[in-house]
Amino acid sequence: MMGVLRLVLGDQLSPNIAALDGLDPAHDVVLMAEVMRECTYVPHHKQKLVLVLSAMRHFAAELRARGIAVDYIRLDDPDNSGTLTDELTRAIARHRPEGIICTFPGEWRVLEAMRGWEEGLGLPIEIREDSRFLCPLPRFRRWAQGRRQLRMEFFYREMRHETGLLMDPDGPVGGQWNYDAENRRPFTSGLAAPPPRRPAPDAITQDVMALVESRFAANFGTLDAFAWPVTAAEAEAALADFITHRLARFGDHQDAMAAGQPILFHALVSTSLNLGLLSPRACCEAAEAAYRAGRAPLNAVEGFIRQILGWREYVRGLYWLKMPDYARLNALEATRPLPWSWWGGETRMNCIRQVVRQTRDLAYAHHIQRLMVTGNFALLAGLDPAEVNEWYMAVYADAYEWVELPNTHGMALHADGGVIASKPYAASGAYINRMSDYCRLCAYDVKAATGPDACPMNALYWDFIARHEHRFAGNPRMAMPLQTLRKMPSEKRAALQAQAAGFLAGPEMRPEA
Ligand code: FAD
Ligand code: DLZ
Ligand code: SF4
Repeated sequence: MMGVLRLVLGDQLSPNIAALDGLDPAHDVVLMAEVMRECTYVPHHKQKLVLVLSAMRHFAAELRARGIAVDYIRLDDPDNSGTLTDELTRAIARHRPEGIICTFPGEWRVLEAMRGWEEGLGLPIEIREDSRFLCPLPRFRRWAQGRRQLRMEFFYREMRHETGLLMDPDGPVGGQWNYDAENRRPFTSGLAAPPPRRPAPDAITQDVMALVESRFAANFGTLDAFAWPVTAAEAEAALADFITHRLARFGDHQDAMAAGQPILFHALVSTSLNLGLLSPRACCEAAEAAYRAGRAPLNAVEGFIRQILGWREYVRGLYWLKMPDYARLNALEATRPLPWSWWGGETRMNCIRQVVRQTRDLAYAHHIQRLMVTGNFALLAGLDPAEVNEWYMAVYADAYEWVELPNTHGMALHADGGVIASKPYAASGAYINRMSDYCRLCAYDVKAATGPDACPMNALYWDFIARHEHRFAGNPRMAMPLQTLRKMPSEKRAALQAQAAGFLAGPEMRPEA
């Protein structure tokens, strides 16, 4: 008889993961399983599949090198049962453990399965808190309790106090908590970022690439540019590259978008953070050290730390506070299917084309591209939140429901009716024109709202405001657009609504074939 079976999931690849705490190398076995169910519950981008499976294989090799027994089930193992539950059943028969220890997962559906294991498998199951996050879930619940509004900014300030990150003895470094107002510089021609140094696929990754190309040939995305870190060492090198070459300008240009420059000054650390190859604290500390050494300005460093210590922890807390009902909310009653352009179909909208193309090639888009191009379009056009969520889950290499859902459902689509954002992030073409060079090269005219070549975002924006006029009437943050709409001559309003209706019924909105 052996000791305990310790389950490590594909996004729990940290040496200090809770399930490995107190591991007895003489008796315990770690179980890791590549299973079809996890590879198909959404049609993942090919790069995401390669990333997760390759990182799992590397992590298993690292554990074995430390003398830990790893029972590793490969996707092409002929006896592979296809699900985590069935792989556990098979592993129990092989090892006859006294119990199973696992770590709290990143998705509600996996937690539901875990909760059934004790009864189904007839063994004690211990589900340990995922200690890799800076805010434990009970702590978040305490923060949320009794609050009418759950605003990220207030949560973030408490996290700064508690972690001591970017704090002086008398308060926040620089005297201000948040430098967001200095992080919205528009696109300027000539803006160019140094290309990131990214790791080349090694032999293990190349093996997985061949597996994915053969088993998931029809999935969205290409593998040619695969360059994601698959080990902690590669992730740390990628973080160091960001801190040295891009962090200093991250703040100023955080919201800018440029054709042909998909990454600009962003960090490219979400895939590594979400897999567990990097720790959130290490990312924040590296940025703070750059500030203290005079190598990066405060607006950049505070902006970066806010994304990780603030937004990332906040959306996770909200996800677990609000699930499972959260995923079913559809406050704006949006029902339109996804247009085929989101899967690579033809579109005249350059902003959508640019973002979808880079998503296909890199499995990456930065925050403003996700929020203000595809997200904004989905909001204005009234795309079905369930379909939009599935798309974001499928196409980005960093997508796990705990982080994807609050961002898409809440922040981008306002489907939660305002839990995350006090007003919808709705914008016309003018915003995209200010923040990017997309409009300069677009077949549509960003300055026009009606007519055959008018930018669709413009009429869609006014149509959206008009559609939800009554819902937004009580929201002071929507007062400006509502006032403009109400002052609008009725013929103009009718023309904008007819323009929007024409676009929504036209070829650009052809649903996925
Ligand atoms: P940077 O811009 O360099 O930021 C640094 C880090 O901050 C990121 O790596 C990330 O860990 C964290 N961060 C920044 N913004 C957020 C945020 N809003 N929520 C949580 N963490 C944040 N992020 C994911 O990790 N997975 C997702 O599935 C995901 N889906 C999103 C869907 C939508 C509609 C939107 C608007 C945002 C989504 N985000 C998601 C948040 C954000 O877009 C990505 O974290 C970021 O683009 C990753 O690139 P980066 O590492 O270069 O980030
Ligand atoms: C995303 C993913 C994929 C593609 N494959 C696997 C897998 O084969 N085995 C595994 O343990 N985990 C995988 N994962 C990650 C899980 O989907 C993830 O752990 C859950 O969604 C919870 O976040
Ligand atoms: Fe997008 Fe409109 Fe600009 Fe074209 S003109 S890139 S459709 S915002």
